[in-house]
Amino acid sequence: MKPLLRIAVQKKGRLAEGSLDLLERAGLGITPAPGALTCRARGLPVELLFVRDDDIAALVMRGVCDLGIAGENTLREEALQAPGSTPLQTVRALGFSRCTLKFAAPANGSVCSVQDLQDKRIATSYPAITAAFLEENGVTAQCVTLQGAVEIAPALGIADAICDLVSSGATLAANGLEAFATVMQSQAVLVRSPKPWDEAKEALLARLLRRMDGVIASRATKYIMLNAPKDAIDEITALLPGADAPTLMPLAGRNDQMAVHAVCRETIFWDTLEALEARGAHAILVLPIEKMMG
Ligand code: PRT
Ligand code: ZN
Repeated sequence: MKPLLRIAVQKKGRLAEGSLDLLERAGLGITPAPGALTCRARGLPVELLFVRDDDIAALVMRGVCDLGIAGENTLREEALQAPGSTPLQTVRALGFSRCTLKFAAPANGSVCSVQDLQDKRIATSYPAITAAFLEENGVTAQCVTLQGAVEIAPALGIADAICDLVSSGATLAANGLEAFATVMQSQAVLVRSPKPWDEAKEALLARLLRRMDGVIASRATKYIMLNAPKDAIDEITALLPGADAPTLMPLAGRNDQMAVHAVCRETIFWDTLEALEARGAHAILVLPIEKMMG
């Protein structure tokens, strides 16, 4: 059967693993051959196209692919570089490949605020986003566009500051740079082509989204099991983050104790476990949930 949906994903890089993992967990059944540019899914009538992240927006915009998984940073840059074109529709924020586009400059140097950027040179891979931000802030500066190794530009003497993506901050620190302003937060998103679709395509997307939502919801959600003294049950269940209606069960041979099972829809931190233990909870288990629906 002909694939109904074609999805553009990054071939190799910081988006690739998260994209494939999400699609695989949504039941696509994908085993790309090494070096392959396309891969037909076994589980749904879907074909993947493996490309560079910079090409994803254009492929979806032109309708070559119906869907794409890209970083919001590249999508915004593309949109600003093609003013007047119909923007791609973001159908889901996917929660991985999170990063922040930031301005940074040599630590203890003369540039430490957005206003200090006046008449300076800024190295970036995102010239349109950078220019728009500077304009909003009433600053005039020169953008030096580099596709990689942006952090080394000040040391090479070709820029006074940079505007680049940061996740851990280790690359900035290793290059003696300090961030002083945030331009945008970014994460991977699923975008769809602006072209109208037929009913079969829409139905397949709806099915895929339901599954993706199940995968995304299950990531933050955990199943918690513990035993607790009966007289502390109210206090203990109130501590469970994002849990509605926990299951309470008697424990054989222990009239003073109960078992508590609950689905927690928010992150369970160590602090919470310590607070539970302090109120007498014991045999506490936190388990991952693989899939969720309904
Ligand atoms: O080959 P292709 O063109 O497809 O890949 P690429 O090299 O252009 O992109 P890639 O794989 O590096 O990044 C793809 C997308 O991942 C980006 O567009 C962002 O949406 C997202 N992402 C998330 C990041 C980072 N985190 C990130 N840390 N992209 C780049 N970085 C770089 C950053 O540019 C800097 O050089 O990592 C360095 C900083 O990392 P830390 O951890 O030291 O702060
Ligand atoms: Zn790229």
